[in-house]
Parts: sequence; C-alpha cells; structure tokens
Amino acid sequence: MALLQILEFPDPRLRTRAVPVDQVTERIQTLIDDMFETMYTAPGIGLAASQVDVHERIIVMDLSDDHSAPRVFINPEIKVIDEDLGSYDEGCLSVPGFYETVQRPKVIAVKALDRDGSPFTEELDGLMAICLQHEIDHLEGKLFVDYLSALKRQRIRGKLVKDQKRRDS
Ligand code: QAP
Ligand code: CO
Repeated sequence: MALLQILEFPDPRLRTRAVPVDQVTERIQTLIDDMFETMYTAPGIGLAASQVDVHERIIVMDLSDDHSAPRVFINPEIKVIDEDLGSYDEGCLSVPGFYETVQRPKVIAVKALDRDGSPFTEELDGLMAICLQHEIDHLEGKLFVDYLSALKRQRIRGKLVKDQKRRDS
C-alpha cells in the first residue's frame, strides 16, 4: 500500500472535474486501497480521488472510530429526497485546520458501484449524507469554502498559502 499526497486549497488541480470510471479494474482497486490508507493516516472520514490528483469519480469514507466501516462509492449519483436543509461544521483534508458551517439537504438517495464494481442504491441521512455530498462536490471541482463568503474564503486562502510557502522553504 502507499500513502498519497493530498492537494491543498488553493491548488488549481482541485478544480478539475473528474471523469466516470468505466471498469473497476485492479488499478482502481489499488487506488482505493491507497486512498483508505491515506485517509486513515491523515486522519479523515472521507476522501475523493480528486484530492490525491486522480480525476476519476471515486470516493472512500469511514465514519467509525476504528476503521470498521469502510465505504466506497464509484460513479455516485445522488437524488435529494427531502429539500429540508441541515447545517454542519465541515472540514476538509484539502483545507487543513479550518471548519465552517455549510448547509445541505439532509436526506439523499445514492446510486453507485462498490469496490467490486457491483451497483447498489441506498438512502442516506446524518453525517453520511453530508460527507457524501461534500465528496461529490470534490469530483465536480468544488470545495466547501465555495459556500462561504468571499471574505472568509480569502482569509483561509491567505493562511494556507502562507503555511504552504513556509513548508516549501
Ligand atoms: C469531509 O473531511 C467532511 O482540517 C471529510 O486539520 C468533514 O475527513 C464532510 C481533517 C466534515 C462533512 C463533515 C480536517 C483532518 C479531516 C482538518 C475530513 C485537519 C485534519 C477532514
Ligand atoms: Co474535502
């Protein structure tokens, strides 16, 4: 297994729209395993392939405390079940150190492929629904900071660019 490098805002590669996976091959399964290792090491609860500079529609997630609930969503499609919005203080491995309130639909249905390429559909609510919508945004080149005011986004951008310069020097 391998640890992958996570791109950080405002890296322009995070704005790439990911393409569908046409076949779940060994290459895809190895990428999924590496994404889990990278997410668990961070540690985080969700990671989209876009964040590791692979622009294919793949998401990994695990909301458990002990790595006991790994979930894979390939080519996910969601439908909003209830327009009712909920608020949550979201974070992102690509925006380290920042948490801000974002509003999203509370209940969704997802259709996707699993790690074996088998299709499934499921209704999701709570943190699973929030996290999946956040990760699907990554596949579209969208970040949670895009929901904030331009002023807040610019402040976050400034601090992260400064941290990144300190690290490269
Ligand atoms: C996305 O985010 C998410 O700032 C997953 O310094 C998060 O795993 C969706 C993390 C919350 C919905 C709600 C963030 C780790 C992890 C940081 C993550 C950090 C270290 C974020
Ligand atoms: Co994120």
